[in-house]
Amino acid sequence: SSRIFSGMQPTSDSLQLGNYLGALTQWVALQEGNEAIYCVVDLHALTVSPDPAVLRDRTRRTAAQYLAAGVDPERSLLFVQSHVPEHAELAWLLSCHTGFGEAGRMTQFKDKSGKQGSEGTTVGLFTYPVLMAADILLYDTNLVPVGEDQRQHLELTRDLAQRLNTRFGAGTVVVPEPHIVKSTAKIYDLQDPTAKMSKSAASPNGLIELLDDPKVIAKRIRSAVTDTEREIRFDPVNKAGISNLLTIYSALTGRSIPELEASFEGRGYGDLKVELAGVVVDWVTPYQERVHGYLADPASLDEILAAGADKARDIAAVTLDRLYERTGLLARR
Ligand code: AQP
Repeated sequence: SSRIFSGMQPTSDSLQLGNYLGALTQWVALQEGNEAIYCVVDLHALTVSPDPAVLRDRTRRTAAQYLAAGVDPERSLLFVQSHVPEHAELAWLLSCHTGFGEAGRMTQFKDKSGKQGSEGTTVGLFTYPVLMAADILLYDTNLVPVGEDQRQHLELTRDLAQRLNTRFGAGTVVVPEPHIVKSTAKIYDLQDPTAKMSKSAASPNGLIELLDDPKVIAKRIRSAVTDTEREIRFDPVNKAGISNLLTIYSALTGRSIPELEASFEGRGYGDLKVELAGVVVDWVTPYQERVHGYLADPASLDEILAAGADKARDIAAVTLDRLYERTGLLARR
């Protein structure tokens, strides 16, 4: 049995299909036979200066979507990051072991700060990966299920873990491994199939938001950018758009890519899009019903999150005490 940890930011009303296929499906699968801990990382969301009421609402919405996707609070811990103060405390400790240049090399920081300019960029955005390392190391995590875009942050987490173990002795922290499933590690934008699908996409038409009107979802799939050939074939280099649609189709139905290629032989792109739109709508409709069910009862949702936070704190406090002791902080009496 391994310890699993992962989280998502409450930065949007709805998760997008990439979040679900790249991460959330793995979270659900890994609950079986492991000790899984899943978090709504609201402290991370503060890096983009959200409106307070909107952030609070999105935090519940994100938790409801974990549950609707199949995260089971009987088996896994589900909580909100800010309810466990040890995350922020460990982040400070780790930030004192992270090189300024090392943090500056994170491509997500370079992308996001580039868009906002240096005056619009906060120190929080810069230290974001350090807080993420704290999230992971706090629970002696073995495996972190994430999409491809988080690989570099996971490498930084591993470097920090190894550094602490070298400096303060073996066993100071557990060195985690990323769990990135190749087939769905990167779902692409429907309008720009070379860019990852993202909550903060350039054009909303490239994005599938799971809580959007199913009619809008279907339309976006039907208008996905493809290529000027006719053949439905998985070829990510030359046919990025078609390959992305096949990836999504395969992931949602469990049918293999070769099986799909065979079933679409001699048929047009329009057929693929219409059929896939049907698949997504059939899947997303009951998902939306489950989400709205959880949101209709915020007291029960908050109860689940409070129980998760209590258990998470028990684990986090032990790790933080160990790290404070090893790094030379005077024990509290
Ligand atoms: N397109 C994607 N394909 C596969 N996995 C993806 N993930 C995100 N986009 C894709 C994975 O989903 C989790 C979300 O983590 P996050 O909330 O920290 O957000 P993010 O990585 O920044 O992704 P978003 O949804 O696209 O948000 P923004 O707009 O902020 O960039 C992670 O496991 C991520 O790998």
